[in-house]
Amino acid sequence: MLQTKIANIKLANCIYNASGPACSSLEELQALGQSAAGAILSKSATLAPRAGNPAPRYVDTPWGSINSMGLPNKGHAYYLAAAKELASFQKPYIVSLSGMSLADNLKMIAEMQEEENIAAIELNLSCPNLPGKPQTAYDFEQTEKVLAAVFAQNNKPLGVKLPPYFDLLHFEQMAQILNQFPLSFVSCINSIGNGLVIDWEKEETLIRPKDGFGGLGGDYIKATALANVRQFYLLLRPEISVVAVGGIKSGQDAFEHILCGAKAVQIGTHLMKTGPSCFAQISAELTAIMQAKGYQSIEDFRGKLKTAA
Ligand code: RRO
Repeated sequence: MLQTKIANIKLANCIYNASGPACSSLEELQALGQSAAGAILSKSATLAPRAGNPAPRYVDTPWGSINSMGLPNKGHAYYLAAAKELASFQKPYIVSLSGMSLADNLKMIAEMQEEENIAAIELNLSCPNLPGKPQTAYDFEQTEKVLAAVFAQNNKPLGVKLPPYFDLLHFEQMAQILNQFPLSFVSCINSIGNGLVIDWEKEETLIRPKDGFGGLGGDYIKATALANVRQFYLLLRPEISVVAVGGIKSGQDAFEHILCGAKAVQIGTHLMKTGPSCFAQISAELTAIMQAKGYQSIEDFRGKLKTAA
């Protein structure tokens, strides 16, 4: 009932993890393999391993989360080698890449392409937490340059992880760039960058890096995520799937994102808070909603959001 397709990749369940939470180590990736998630997506990788920013760097809040992890990861070779270990789960393994330069990204993509057990690449153009490094996808010229270089050499399904946009003109400009390339999907949105959450009693920030500024996830960002999913669903070529991420913790949240046009949904903050059992929980809730409404597949309602009369 929840099956879907992204490019030519079949997912038995349209619900899987967002890159970031609980997907850095092989043990965590295997736990995703064992869960009801429809795919396994790795933490964004850099060429070499990174320790990331000093702790505390992730904190749950009543409305979601704030993080400034700073791209801690085990290096791209680790996530490449994991592909063979994860093959037995027989679900798509997608690698997220977030190189520190275009040259790094091209090198990593070239290596990942050679591994048949990697189904797709999610190129992260939106990490908000690297001091001194802007989010690539807020620089439209640079984004076009990166995609031109990537698609000059790429032959595996590849999508991009986008930051949230807030201006209707920006959606149009970014969609015009993305539509020029044979992208398989866009995943939107990354965390809302550079929020600030404060402990008023201690009179201090919740996290330590960057004077407390960090990416927001969870309930705070659902409305912004829905808007981004809807805009890109309407503006992108239909061959480019929209994957939703932002504030999904229930079947209803997943339903809303699919109604806006999402072909799949990813779980971030809620996975951090509740662990990999969240995939079975959200799947059961979404299935119940679909049954109550008489829908047999997500294609029966995907994208069919109506405007209030
Ligand atoms: O590691 C992080 O700080 C991080 C990344 Br790469 C990202 O893309 N989004 C986010 O919220 N945190």
